[in-house]
Amino acid sequence: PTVIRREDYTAPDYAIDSLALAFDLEPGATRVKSRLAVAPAHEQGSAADVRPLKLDGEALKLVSIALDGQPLAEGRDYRVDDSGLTVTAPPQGSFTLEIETEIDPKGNSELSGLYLSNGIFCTQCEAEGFRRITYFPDRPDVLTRYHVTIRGPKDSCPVLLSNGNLAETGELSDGRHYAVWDDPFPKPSYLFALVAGDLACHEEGFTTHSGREVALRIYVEHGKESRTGWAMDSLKRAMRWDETRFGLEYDLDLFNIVAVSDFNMGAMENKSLNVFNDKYILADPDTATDGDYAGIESVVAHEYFHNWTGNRVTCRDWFQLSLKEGLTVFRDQEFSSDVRSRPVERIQTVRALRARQFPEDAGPLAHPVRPDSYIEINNFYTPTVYEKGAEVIRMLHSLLGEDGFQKGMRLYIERHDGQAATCDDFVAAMADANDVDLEQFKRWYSQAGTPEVEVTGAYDGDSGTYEMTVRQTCPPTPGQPEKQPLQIPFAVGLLDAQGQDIPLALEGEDSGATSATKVLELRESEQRFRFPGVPEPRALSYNRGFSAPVNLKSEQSAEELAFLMAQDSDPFARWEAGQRYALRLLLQAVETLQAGGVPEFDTAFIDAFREILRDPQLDKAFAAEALTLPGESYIGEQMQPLDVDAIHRAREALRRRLAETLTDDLQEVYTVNTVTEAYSPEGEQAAQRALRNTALSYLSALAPEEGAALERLVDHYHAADNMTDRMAPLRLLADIGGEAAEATLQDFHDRYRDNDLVMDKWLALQAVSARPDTLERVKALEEHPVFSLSRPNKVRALIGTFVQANPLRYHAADGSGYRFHADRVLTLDGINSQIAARLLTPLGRWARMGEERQRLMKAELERILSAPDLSRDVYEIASKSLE
Ligand code: BAL
Ligand code: ZN
Repeated sequence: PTVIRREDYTAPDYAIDSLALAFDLEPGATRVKSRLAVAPAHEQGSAADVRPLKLDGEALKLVSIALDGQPLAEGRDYRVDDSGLTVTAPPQGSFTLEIETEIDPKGNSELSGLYLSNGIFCTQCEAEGFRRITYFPDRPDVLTRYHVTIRGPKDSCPVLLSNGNLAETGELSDGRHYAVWDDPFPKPSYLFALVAGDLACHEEGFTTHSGREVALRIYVEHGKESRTGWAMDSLKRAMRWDETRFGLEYDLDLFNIVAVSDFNMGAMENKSLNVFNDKYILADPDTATDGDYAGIESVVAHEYFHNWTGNRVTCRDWFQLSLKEGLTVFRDQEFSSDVRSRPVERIQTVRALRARQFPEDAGPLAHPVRPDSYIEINNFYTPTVYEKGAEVIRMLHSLLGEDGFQKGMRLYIERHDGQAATCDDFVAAMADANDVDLEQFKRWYSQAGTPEVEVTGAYDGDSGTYEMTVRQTCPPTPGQPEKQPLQIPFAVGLLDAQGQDIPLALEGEDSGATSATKVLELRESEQRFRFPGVPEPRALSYNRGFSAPVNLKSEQSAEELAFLMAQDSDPFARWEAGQRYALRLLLQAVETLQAGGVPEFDTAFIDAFREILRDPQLDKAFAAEALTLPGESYIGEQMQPLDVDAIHRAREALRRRLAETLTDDLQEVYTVNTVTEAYSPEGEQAAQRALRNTALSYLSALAPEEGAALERLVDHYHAADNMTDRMAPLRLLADIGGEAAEATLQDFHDRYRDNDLVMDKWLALQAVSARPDTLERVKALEEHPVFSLSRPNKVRALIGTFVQANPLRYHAADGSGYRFHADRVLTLDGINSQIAARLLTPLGRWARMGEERQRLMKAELERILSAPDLSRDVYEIASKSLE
């Protein structure tokens, strides 16, 4: 397969000034007529300067093609191959091209281009799905005005939607009708959307800051409309927030959202017609957890925010994907932080970053935030491009401050509105608006790998000076053996014996510039920072707020960590101290278990947990986070070779030790945090549920298979009036197994058998179970009527959860998990190659395992690679995984 390289970018030869599209919808044979107004995008002094016109196309049946009204002849005027159509010798100057193609939405199991989701016609064009609809220069730097006519049957497709404004509707013969949509904003083809089907609509209105009345419509399958209220509410809050915080207002009179049940991604930001996976729209207390509500709020906001960061200013090429994704993730994170608890949001973001992005950066698929090459761009919708990309934007925000950052945003939009831009353009706008040099900062875009930062400190009592030495390194990643130092905003604080922050100013700084947290600017491999005039600190608090996405290498004593856990004024750093302390104990316990011993745990750690349980002042959502131990995968990231059994046993041992020692406190927390008011998905009561369910989880570690603990779980489940409180005990029961667990799982199944999204939860919680027979169970569940390999949500819930979230059972010593994994990837590749490739990534982490498992994993990768007709998607991941 061809490797596409960033350095090979060339501007398009032709502009497409307008595109008229007409669809005649038929499930198995949809006709698409297109009329392109083509203009050369470079100087044509003479006919010799005229270049061939290359149009992308895939899985299309060409019906006809004409240029300025004259039919073209294959061979003489154009040629077609698997990747597109080339008009070999177009005329000089502008011309019109008319093309008719036929496509098969019903047979489109890739769910890219135009396909059917449960009988609804819908599209997914990012990144390169438009070429599966018609021949077109399917690249983000070709911006075109779209005029779209949709014709379809009235009975099965009463709703006909596309981007922009509805210009016309009317009746046709044979029970068909049509709608015409006109989008005034030129856009790249990846933002095109069409939806047609029998859909219910929830409509409300929004008045923008400057008085524009916007109709907001959420379309869903019939019967689901009662579950759209939260998404609508989230959309309005997101629209208001973008006006208030970023000064960005909506630009059309209509904003449509459609939710469908089969979708490769979470959602898609098509101009004024966002298409969503049901999962990120539908919620009510009985079927969605507090976490689901938060996810909906953030994804609805994310897609809406793309209207400016992605649509009005788009990407020049796909290497620049993080230009819109990193920035928009940063914006949705800021939205969530402004409307929810900022520290808790930050903790959850970092937990997710460490669970997904850090492992990617440490493995064979590591790539820069702005990749240099790809075989299949769909493989680059990664945690690095998204989440690390957002961290890069957050560091710019830290360096420039809110005012400076917003100045940069205004300049960026002023310069590039209506254009396809690059990551360099974005950084240039930030630099120019603030008159700062960000050349070194740009290395964050080009250099892969998670940097490591080591801090050592020394206090000189005579001069009252604290000196900090900070070193940064970055491990090699594929294709990048050597790394250069980065510009890193590194937030630090010093605490005195009472836990108070010591006001800090750097040597040479005005003493009026003291602050409790100092953001150090790292630029070199090693730097020293001196803080004069300070008393001797009791503890050093660093990377406060997780100011940079780095690994800390520094050793701090258990005592210092316990102190920070109890005292740090920075909530993130306080949580982090607890995680680091727990991690240390867990890794020691793993060694003890490996040596055949019985692990012991510091009383200081248990005492710190008790303090958290007993602290009435503490935000309960924060307390729930602080009481949650690092996950098994994250513990595993710190080990070489990875011993999944010992990690599981060590973590369980610590949970049990905490539960045994703190039983009374846990019982008390469990009892007093019972919510009695009517359900709301956020605020104090969601925090109470989080804390109470954390306590429940510990209490279930007390001889779980015995009466009292088991009974509590079952009672909790049956007493619940919301999904959060049903899922929490069920998840624990699925680990314990036995009669009570089976009966409760059956009850859940019977209660929700008709609800697709809830059945995904039912599948997932069985796939993540620590029980030894989990793989057998997963295979049995594949036979359940709710499961289908052609439905991405089902694949993710059952197989994805097993291979990604259940290290204990996935890494079974006999290789059965790997074999199952490779088998499913191969079958799935013939159905939906994007989903197959995404599912494959855990096999690539073989280097972390012991010798025998390495051999087994590599053998499965080789088996995949030797299969015939492999997609580009799977080929790229499998081959890179073996390098
Ligand atoms: N652009 C793909 C979906 C998203 O990131 O919003
Ligand atoms: Zn996005």
